[in-house]
Amino acid sequence: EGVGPQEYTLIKMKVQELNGKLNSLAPKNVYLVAATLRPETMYGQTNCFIGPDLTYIAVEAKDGDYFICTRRAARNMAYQGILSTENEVRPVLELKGMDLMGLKLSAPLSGYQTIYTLPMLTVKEEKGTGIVTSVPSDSPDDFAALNDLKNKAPLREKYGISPEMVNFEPIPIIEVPEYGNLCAPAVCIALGIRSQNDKEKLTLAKEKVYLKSFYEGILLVGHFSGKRVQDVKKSLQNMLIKSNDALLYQE
Ligand code: A2H
Repeated sequence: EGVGPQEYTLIKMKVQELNGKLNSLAPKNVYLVAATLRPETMYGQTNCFIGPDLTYIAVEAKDGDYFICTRRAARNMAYQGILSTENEVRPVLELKGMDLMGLKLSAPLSGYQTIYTLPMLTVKEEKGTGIVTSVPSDSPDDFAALNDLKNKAPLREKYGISPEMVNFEPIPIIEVPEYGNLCAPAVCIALGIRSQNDKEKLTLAKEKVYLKSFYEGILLVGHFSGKRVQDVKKSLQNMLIKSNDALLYQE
């Protein structure tokens, strides 16, 4: 990454039903908070990725709700005035990624009413919140990781994921010249990417679509349908913040 802080949009994904260890957080509202660089793609969310071996904590947000993220992200949030405690982290619960698998979530703007938390082995502890919202229509990483879970029953079983939790198709949300309205699947198929382990090809896929989608992409859905991504990205981020579905976060 370059110099200076990176600004992310934190997307609040509400846990619809608390279970297991999360029961102790009732009756509060509990959100997984996902860090994204592409708030304009939230219409296409199909699931949320968690690192199964990472450690997460629940902390109290300023308004009394609980947020779940890595300890590292919580510390940054405390310094940025996002939590109820200033400059200090007071975890109300500690969890492993494994404890968060198969949860039902409400994801703002998503075409799906309910989406599920699923495992992704490449989620990094040192980036964002350790929670990644998944948009397989526009992110080659997300498309490859979701496909692995669709294609590999042993992988699902290892993490307690049922077939219906991965039975979500990419949603066409952005038209990109030369790639069409599902640019990540198109580029993954063109490059012969078979799984999330095809690291080099995935890097190439990301280089191919990322800038092109930003500079030439046209939104196909929602309030800004028909507009260029680069012209409405900021407005869309503001809309999500105003509706209390998102926050700004830096690191
Ligand atoms: B992006 P940068 Cl549609 N580990 O959001 C791995 N990946 C992470 C992460 C973590 N701890 N935290 C965030 N990310 C992902 C949407 C998206 C993203 C699309 C297309 C490209 C894209 C939906 N997933 O990112 O290293 C998140 O995925 C391509 C760069 O800080 C976040 O934005 O540049 C992006 O990586 C942040 O990566």
